[in-house]
Amino acid sequence: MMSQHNHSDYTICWFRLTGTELIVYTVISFLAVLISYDRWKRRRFVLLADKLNGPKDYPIIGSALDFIGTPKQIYEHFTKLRDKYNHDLFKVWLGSSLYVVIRKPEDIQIILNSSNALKKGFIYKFLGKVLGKGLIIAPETTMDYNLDIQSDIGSEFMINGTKALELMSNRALTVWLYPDIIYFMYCKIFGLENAYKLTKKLPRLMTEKKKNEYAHNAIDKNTIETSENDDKKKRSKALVDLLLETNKVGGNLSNEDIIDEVLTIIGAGYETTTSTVGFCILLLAIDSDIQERVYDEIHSVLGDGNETITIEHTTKLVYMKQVINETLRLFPIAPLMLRELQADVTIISGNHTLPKGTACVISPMVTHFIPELYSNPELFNPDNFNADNVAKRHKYSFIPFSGGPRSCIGMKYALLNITVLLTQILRNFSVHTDLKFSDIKLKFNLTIKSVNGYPVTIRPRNSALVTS
Ligand SMILES: *[C@@H]1O[C@H](CO)[C@@H](O)[C@H](O)[C@H]1NC(C)=O
Ligand SMILES: *[C@@H]1O[C@H](CO)[C@@H](O)[C@H](O)[C@H]1NC(C)=O
Ligand SMILES: *[C@@H]1O[C@H](CO)[C@@H](O)[C@H](O)[C@H]1NC(C)=O
Ligand SMILES: *[C@@H]1O[C@H](CO)[C@@H](O)[C@H](O)[C@H]1NC(C)=O
Ligand SMILES: *[C@@H]1O[C@H](CO)[C@@H](O)[C@H](O)[C@H]1NC(C)=O
Ligand SMILES: *[C@@H]1O[C@H](CO)[C@@H](O)[C@H](O)[C@H]1NC(C)=O
Ligand SMILES: *[C@@H]1O[C@H](CO)[C@@H](O)[C@H](O)[C@H]1NC(C)=O
Ligand SMILES: *[C@@H]1O[C@H](CO)[C@@H](O)[C@H](O)[C@H]1NC(C)=O
Ligand SMILES: CC(=O)N[C@H]1CO[C@H](CO)[C@@H](O)[C@@H]1O
Repeated sequence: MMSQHNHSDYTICWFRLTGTELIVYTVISFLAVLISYDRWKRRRFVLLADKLNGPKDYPIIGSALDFIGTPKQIYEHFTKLRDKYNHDLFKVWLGSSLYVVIRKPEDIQIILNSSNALKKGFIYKFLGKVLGKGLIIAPETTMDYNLDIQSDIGSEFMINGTKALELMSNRALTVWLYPDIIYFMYCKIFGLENAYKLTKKLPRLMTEKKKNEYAHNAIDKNTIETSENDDKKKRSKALVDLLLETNKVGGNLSNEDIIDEVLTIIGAGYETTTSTVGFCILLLAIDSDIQERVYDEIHSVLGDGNETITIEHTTKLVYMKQVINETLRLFPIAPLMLRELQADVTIISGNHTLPKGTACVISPMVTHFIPELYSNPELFNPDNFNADNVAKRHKYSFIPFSGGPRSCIGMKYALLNITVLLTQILRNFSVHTDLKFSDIKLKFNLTIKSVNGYPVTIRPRNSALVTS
């Protein structure tokens, strides 16, 4: 590699190269070849992807640099993209993964109803690695494990599980954490392994318990005795029946199925309820007219007395349900859903063909704010959900719980729970705040959260002295 540096020629070989430069050039050429080869190998994929709009992307990292930041910044960047491409779907390259944000209800219906779009995005890939393949595979497992969230192991799991999910969603947005080796080092350095370790514990216990039961009780799973009291048993049974019925997984739960149940339980039973009630109370505190209308309805359904609320009452709380749905429209707790395509899928918008391997991003944060579907989408207006307006819209215009064959199975339970909770609060108390609607700032932290919390004052109502 000797060279004369007096010569001015075009090839780099004529310059004097230091060791470092040599390494740098070699690495750069190698990467260039690799990238070209990668693009060539995936030329059809890239060609189809190039037809879609999207923010500028760079080799290797794609647009990932845009998604570095705090949850609040990521949220703001996402809404900026949403507004920029308001009238079309758009793509985002994160590394070599193609994400396409699907916006219109017609397209969403195609994706959510497609048997070629499974709910197995990157998150499951990462989680599978974390949990370890052999660990929780149990072909004979059914979900009648008594998952009691109040129990120690249950709450430990909830806390750690939520943490682990948060870590994973951060990883998904952080390209340099993609390689496993780097990620494991990162976890070690920041002491994050514990969250994962404890998350493993419950599925493992679940599996072991199940295996034992099967060893002892030959076949009939309905005769399995548990030491819990009857009440608890009934409650878990109901949830489990719902899971099985909806999922039709029967005796064949895979890793991902179990994880999915767990995500659903965390998502539907816990996060959704608390966050939605929080947002709803806040919105009602801001708009006292709507609050009074809700109160009047409760009053007319339940009366003055101390009558206990029943399912029948909840069906009569029509306006309250509109308020809850409007809250979920503005603050969908799960901001993103992912579907990975197992085959090319053609959607209606632009007659685009999305190539196999695309991760479709379906976001209520995008769809719920389309002005053609909801006039003045940035305002709190429960009338968006009166019967007339609901009938006018496409079914997939409102997707806080996803939709299609694999929609969130906790939906009914969550909505009922929210209705009961709100009724019990608003029946006896009025809520107030100094905040304005425009003061609510959100952050993107696995679920949508309010940056400033829910600053509300609660005052007891004296039903004898109600002045509306
Ligand atoms: C979903 O797809 C099936 C066929 O795969 C079709 O029969 C059904 O009508 C579709 N449903 C909706 C709501 O699009
Ligand atoms: C369980 O899944 C395996 C492979 O996915 C399949 O071969 C088997 O038939 C399934 N069993 C049942 C009971 O569905
Ligand atoms: C709520 O108000 C009703 C009367 O409207 C009263 O009977 C009931 O005890 C109150 N409940 C609570 C928890 O204060
Ligand atoms: C409701 O209040 C009445 C007396 O006002 C009392 O007899 C009854 O037990 C109460 N019911 C409940 C469910 O608290
Ligand atoms: C609210 O949303 C749920 C879930 O999509 C739906 O089943 C229900 O009919 C909606 N209620 C109203 C009043 O729009
Ligand atoms: C959509 O594209 C396919 C080919 O990819 C073509 O056969 C079809 O006619 C197009 N449909 C419309 C409505 O443009
Ligand atoms: C609602 O969900 C919360 C948290 O999961 C639970 O503690 C509460 O008992 C539920 N309420 C109803 C009425 O189901
Ligand atoms: C995300 O939310 C959790 C609470 O659920 C909180 O502990 C954590 O600090 C939040 N992370 C960031 C980066 O705000
Ligand atoms: C990271 C994290 O949240 N770890 C928690 C897991 O659960 C145990 C027991 O409840 C807690 O002590 C850890 O802090």
